[in-house]
Amino acid sequence: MNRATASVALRSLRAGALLVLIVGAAFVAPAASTSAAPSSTVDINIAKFAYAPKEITVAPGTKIVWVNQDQTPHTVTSNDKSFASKGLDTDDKFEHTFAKEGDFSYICTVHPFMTGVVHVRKQ
Ligand SMILES: [Cu+2]
Repeated sequence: MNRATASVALRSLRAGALLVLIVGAAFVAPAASTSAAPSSTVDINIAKFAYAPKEITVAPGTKIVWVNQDQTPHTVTSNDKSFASKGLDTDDKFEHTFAKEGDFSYICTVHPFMTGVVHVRKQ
C-alpha cells in the first residue's frame, strides 16, 4: 500500500464514519421532531372578588387554570356557554383549553360584577 492508496483508504474510512453519523442521526431525529412543543398553561387567580389578570391574550391551545383564592365561592362562566365551572370553593381550580381563536368573556354567576375576558390569538 503506497502513500496515495493509504490516503484514499483513510478518506473512505472518514466517509464511512460520516455515513454512520448521518444514518445514526436519521434514527434519532424522528423521535426529536415528533415531540411537539408542549402547550402552555396560564394561571388566573380569583381573589378579592376579581379575576387577575382580568384580561389576557393567549395562543390557541393554551390551557387556563383559574384558582379561587377567596373565602367565598365563585364561578367561571363564559357568556357564550362554551365553558362553565361549578361553584368553586376556596383553593378549587377550574381549567379550560382554548383551541380556537376568539374573544371569550366570562363572569362569576354568583357575583355578576366580576368579569374577565380571554383573547385567543395566533402569536
Ligand atoms: Cu364570585
